[in-house]
Amino acid sequence: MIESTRATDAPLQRLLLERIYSATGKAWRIGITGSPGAGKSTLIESLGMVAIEHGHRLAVLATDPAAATTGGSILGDRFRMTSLSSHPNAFIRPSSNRGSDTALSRRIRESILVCEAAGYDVVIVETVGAGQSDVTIADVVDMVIVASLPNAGDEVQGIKRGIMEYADIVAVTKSDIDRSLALRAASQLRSALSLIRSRFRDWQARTAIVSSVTGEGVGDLWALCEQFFAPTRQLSIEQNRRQQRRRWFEEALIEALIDRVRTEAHSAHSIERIYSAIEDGTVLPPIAAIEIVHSWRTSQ
Ligand SMILES: Nc1nc2c(ncn2[C@@H]2O[C@H](COP(=O)(O)OP(=O)(O)OP(=O)(O)O)[C@@H](O)[C@H]2O)c(=O)[nH]1
Ligand SMILES: [Mg+2]
Repeated sequence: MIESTRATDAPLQRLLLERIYSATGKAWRIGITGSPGAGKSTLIESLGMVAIEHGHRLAVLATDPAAATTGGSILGDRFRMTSLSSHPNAFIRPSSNRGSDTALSRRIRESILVCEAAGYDVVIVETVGAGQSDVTIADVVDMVIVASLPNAGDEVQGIKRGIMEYADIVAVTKSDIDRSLALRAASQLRSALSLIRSRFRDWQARTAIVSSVTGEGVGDLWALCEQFFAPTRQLSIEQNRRQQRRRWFEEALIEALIDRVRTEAHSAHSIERIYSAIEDGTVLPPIAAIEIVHSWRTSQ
């Protein structure tokens, strides 16, 4: 219900969200991003089991933008998260973004809230770091882990600067394959990260070296998560959430305005004329926008 983008589901969605809102906000919201095949899902399986051993209840939300074309690795994800998917303290929700190329499900924030209201105190969001979508992982979680393959040279060059800029932890994955390569990768990443201004005044981006196969480094990675969410950092995290709520509001406002303009009976046909004038280049887009909102106010 909460993931639905059908207009007919909107009223029930709103009711549900309003009812649960006061029971949300208590989870650690963790995002795991990185290039396809970097080892994100497998890492969530091993990191998630550590979290559960520490007494947490874990929800995993994974968006798979490739599902539409490849038939989906969603079954694959269940396969990759076998211990988690059968654990009573874990909830896994893979969702495909059929027909859309966004890296995050459109209702990801709402989904996180529902998981929190259901009593999950750690929510992990997996996304491919495609970065074309307007809502990025850093807009919806408190902490971003970037999973990075150990072929460091390529990764440091290849990873979009954008992703590194909001990495709170970079985890070099698959260290069991070639440990010295992983060590070298981590040290190159550390120097690359030191050149980037970190998102938080009280958190300098860290690196970790992990193998989800042997479990090496996974406990240390969880310890870093605990440091990030330490009580002393609560203010920073809340400050970030305040900004996120503002952005969410502004996005929703734009969406609602566009919806309204499109559905206004009297403008239904004129909006099409405005669109073609804009496409033709005969009307300036920002001026058309301002005029629509203006004409609307005077017609109320
Ligand atoms: N040797 C080794 N292989 C790993 C490790 N982690 C993941 N893999 C393998 O790498 C492949 C990709 O792993 P996934 O966890 O599916 O990677 P992903 O980043 O979630 O991939 P997408 O969701 O498709 O972008 C799988 O075949 C895994 O078995 C690791 O620590 N060591
Ligand atoms: Mg995956």
